[in-house]
Amino acid sequence: MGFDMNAFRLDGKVAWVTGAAYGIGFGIAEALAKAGARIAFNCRDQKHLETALSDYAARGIDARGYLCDVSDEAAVADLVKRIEADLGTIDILVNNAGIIKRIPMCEMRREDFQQVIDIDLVAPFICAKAVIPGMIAKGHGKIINVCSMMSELGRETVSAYAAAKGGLKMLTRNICSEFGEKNIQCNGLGPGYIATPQTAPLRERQPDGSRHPFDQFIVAKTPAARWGDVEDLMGPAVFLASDASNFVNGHVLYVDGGILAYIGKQP
Ligand code: NAP
Ligand code: GCO
Repeated sequence: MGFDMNAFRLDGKVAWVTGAAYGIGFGIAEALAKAGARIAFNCRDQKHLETALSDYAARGIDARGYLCDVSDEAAVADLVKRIEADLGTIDILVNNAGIIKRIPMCEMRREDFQQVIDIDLVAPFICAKAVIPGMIAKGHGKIINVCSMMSELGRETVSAYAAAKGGLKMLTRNICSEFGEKNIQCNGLGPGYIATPQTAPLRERQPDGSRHPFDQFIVAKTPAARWGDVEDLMGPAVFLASDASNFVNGHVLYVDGGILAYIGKQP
């Protein structure tokens, strides 16, 4: 059997990208659309939804957008029915929606910790559970969980986020274990530090015009010596969504400019 570059194409596939109004989700959805997939996305805010619909249209993408909080199990079940009615059975799920709360652990309220776990870890379980029966019936499926450097590393102030993203890596391996024989591949995409609204507070200019200390820290910590752009994630996302990765399962593909390979600059 020869290799065909069309293995990277997604023509005729239905892809649902959660939290894809802007940021990484929007970029992943754009990439999947350029590879041929039909796109469904959701977010929570009506204004974000409207802006996103016009942003997709401006790029020539006919995306279907829906309001839905991914941590609401009943709402997700309804949403999956709507996407199936509008576009057909979902072939590709990208669990992208996520939040972060940067609070020192001993100052963090239980409710804040729980909310991060609910959106970043429980919601991918809810969304995967909602699409897997359709994937089994169709005979194939791709689930991409957006992980993080914090799937592997800790740092001050992000205890809930690290717990959720570490858990998401293991949920990824477990979905692979449980549904691999049904021809479902579940992999993680692990972005490094990417310039999006989520990380904007870490890149804000200082009052004297100098770069934020965290910004300088990340550039020094990254062998590529820069923050990632959403575009850096596009090729890897298409690969994990496509037949080109059909024997890749339970893996986390880190797209981090080398952060995880690097001990840091010598003094
Ligand atoms: P972002 O800029 O804050 O965008 C988050 C998106 O998710 C928005 O579209 C938001 O829209 C939506 N969203 C948030 N909570 C939701 C919920 N409960 N239900 C539905 N939609 C929800 O974040 P990002 O930087 O693009 O990050 C996207 C994913 O990548 C997250 O899982 C994040 O943890 C992960 N990640 C980010 C980085 C990075 O450096 N930026 C690195 C590694 C991993 P609404 O506000 O309208 O809901
Ligand atoms: C932080 C950042 C990170 C990134 C990303 C790293 O405060 O350290 O927000 O957690 O968003 O997840 O891969």
